[in-house]
Amino acid sequence: MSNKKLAAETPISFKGFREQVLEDYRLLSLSRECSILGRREVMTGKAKFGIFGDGKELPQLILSKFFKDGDFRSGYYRDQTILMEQGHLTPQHIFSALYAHPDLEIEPMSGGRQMGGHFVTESNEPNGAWKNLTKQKNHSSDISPTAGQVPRLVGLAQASKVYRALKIKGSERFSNKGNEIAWGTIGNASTSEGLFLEAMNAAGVMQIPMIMSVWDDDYGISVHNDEQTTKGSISKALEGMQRTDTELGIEILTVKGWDYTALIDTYQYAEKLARNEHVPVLIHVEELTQPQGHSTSGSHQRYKSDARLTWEKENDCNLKMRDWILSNGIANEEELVAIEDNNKKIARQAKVDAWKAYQDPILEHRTDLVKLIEKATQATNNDTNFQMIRSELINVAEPTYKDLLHAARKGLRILTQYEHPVKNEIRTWKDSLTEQLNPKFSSHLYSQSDDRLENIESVSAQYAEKEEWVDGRIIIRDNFDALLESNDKLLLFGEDVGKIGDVNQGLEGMQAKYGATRVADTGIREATIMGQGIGMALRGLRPIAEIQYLDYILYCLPTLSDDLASYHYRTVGKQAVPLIIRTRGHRLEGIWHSGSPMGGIVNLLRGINIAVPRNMTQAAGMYNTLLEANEPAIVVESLNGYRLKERKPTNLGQFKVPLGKIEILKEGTDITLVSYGSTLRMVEAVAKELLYFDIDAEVIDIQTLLPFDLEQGIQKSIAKTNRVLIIDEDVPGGAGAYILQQLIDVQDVFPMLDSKPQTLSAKPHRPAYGSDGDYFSKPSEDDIFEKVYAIMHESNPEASPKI
Ligand SMILES: Cc1ncc(C[n+]2csc(CCOP(=O)(O)OP(=O)(O)O)c2C)c(N)n1
Repeated sequence: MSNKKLAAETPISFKGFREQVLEDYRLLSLSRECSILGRREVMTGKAKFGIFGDGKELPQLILSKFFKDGDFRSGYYRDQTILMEQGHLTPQHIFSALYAHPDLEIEPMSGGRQMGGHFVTESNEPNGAWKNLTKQKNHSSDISPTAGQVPRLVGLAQASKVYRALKIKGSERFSNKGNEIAWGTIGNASTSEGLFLEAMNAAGVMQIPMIMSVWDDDYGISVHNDEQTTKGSISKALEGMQRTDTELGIEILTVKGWDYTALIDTYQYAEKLARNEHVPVLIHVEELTQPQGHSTSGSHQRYKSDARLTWEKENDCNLKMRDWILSNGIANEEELVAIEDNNKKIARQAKVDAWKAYQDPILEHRTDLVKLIEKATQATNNDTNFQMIRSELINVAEPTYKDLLHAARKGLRILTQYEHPVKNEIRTWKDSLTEQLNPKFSSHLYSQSDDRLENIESVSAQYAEKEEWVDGRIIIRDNFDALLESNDKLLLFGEDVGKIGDVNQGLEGMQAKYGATRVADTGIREATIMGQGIGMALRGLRPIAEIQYLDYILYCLPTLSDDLASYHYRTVGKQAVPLIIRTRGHRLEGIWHSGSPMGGIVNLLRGINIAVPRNMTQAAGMYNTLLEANEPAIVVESLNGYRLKERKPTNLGQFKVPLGKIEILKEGTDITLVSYGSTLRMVEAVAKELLYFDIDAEVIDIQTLLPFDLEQGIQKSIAKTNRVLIIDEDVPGGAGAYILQQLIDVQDVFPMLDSKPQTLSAKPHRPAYGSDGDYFSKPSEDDIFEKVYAIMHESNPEASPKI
């Protein structure tokens, strides 16, 4: 560990030393007061859960001093003092988040969607246009899973490297020549997660400007460092990554979290190194405390010894700062008490204001509802049910919208026994409030801005008169070539993507043509590959990150599900992450090269568009569409399609396949066969064979599982055929069940059916290797034929006699 001679060269330019120190202390003390009062709000039952930044205020304040406009943070739920120092977070915001205020104006971090302590800043105008990120201090959106923030940090830092290396049109809104730092924060215990270790290794390899601060308070809830980390210390455990005079690596620094001047020196040194030289830095901030324990869900007296608790009291960073001020004669006791007393008042007032802002609209709605319930009481000759509803409503001390709507809906159930105009009045009241509130809780899963996917106009593929048939991979490759040429923000990266141009050579020659920054190899580390994509997309680039095989997507599922898929929803659209994930899957050979876990993907990744193109032309057209929109997506190319011949379009890079639109591959009248991806080729072959048996099947390519058939084309087909079979190579109850749910619940096809709707899927185990393994594991042409035939036999045994 180096702990080189730290800074001290240029003393930090404080306006007036004393004023600055007191201003710093004022903020530490205010942040602490909010934590103390916040915890009390949970204990008294006004808020559900509280997690605060107490015990970490001082290092956060110092970090924030070196955080410049254009920089980004990817941190976690302790970072309130950083946000307060930068003016992003007021005491009232803290309390509004505790109460889960559903109004984004009042609770700007997530409009009550996230627990308190999860922060974000705004990157977009409401219409989706980028703000100038170099003119503000940026915070990517925090998540609760420990270390979930770290993969994204790698991408945020990598963006600076890209902006320094390349001249990109319009980059002034995102970067000043790559001088931005990505600031990471994490708790000591969370460094045990694989995501953290994977990301630190990636940062050391990539040499990117990220500064990772570890707030070390010795515990992860109740589990001590000795059980968390080799040698009980993350800086010691990572010593092998320390850079040397001859080898690149990570600069590893340690500092006591209560030491004001040492913290300044350390962060000043780290900032210079990262900003100027793009060296990644780990700052292990030790000897921090948790004055109120981990969170409101339990007290730390249960697992900390008396000696430890006493040590924490004596080494509290705020207290140490206070002692330092007094012992250096910077201020006297009275002055500090005055600051503290004033902060208590500020915090108390903020709490009162936040509660009032939260409760007032609910109370107003309650007044209206109580009037309606009283009217209903009269209308029903004092039905005792209404008397009870009224008394429950007016007696609840701190009503929620749930209390109100529950009362109204209960009342409506009782009114089914009566005929009176008040029924309509209550229904209208309930519908109007529900309509007003629904978007507060359920909007923005996908983009709602001007450049959302559904606004992108489709463009047909065009073909030369003289037909040119090529391998599918040539279409993919030449399409990427056209995209790389026309879009200087586009970057492609992943395992074996650079030098050899991906394992199926869909990027053959592209690195040589466009350079190793734009077409890049990565280490084998799927989660940080996704993190690179998320972080760079947040900084205005257009990454296409590759997962080599669909089966390996499981290694990055936490990052995709927790972070990417929920991103737009949890920020209520304040930040968009238009990351495109390229992968290949389905039918090839064996347990880890032919999987189709589409049901899992579709269910865990709501918030990401999921495209399953049947061939490389469709895939190329989907990439072309996605690059014009601001939404994340996964494109699953069909593994056995790269060497199949396709007719080459002339307008590569320009034709656009719409997402959410089905395609009818063969018209028919007897039964609708719904499928996607590689399986479609078999379905098409079977449909041809069925014609010999006088069965005329309609074949539909879904094309995208999310969004799903927006124009309800499948319903139109079923209205004609009155029968449907869904063919899918996922496990039983996987994607097939999802498709059936869409048809029954959303497209309402049940009344149109003359036969039971059915699914044909693979076996529940992973597919066995080899041709026979495939034949016995996945639906074969024979299986498809027999299943269709059985449905037709059941409906008309004479026309289709038993096989
Ligand atoms: C993936 C995951 N596992 C478990 C948890 C539950 N959990 C929340 S915080 C925490 C301890 C974290 O300790 P540390 O990283 O030291 O941070 P601190 O809270 O002490 O600042 C745990 C186990 C979680 N949020 N995410």
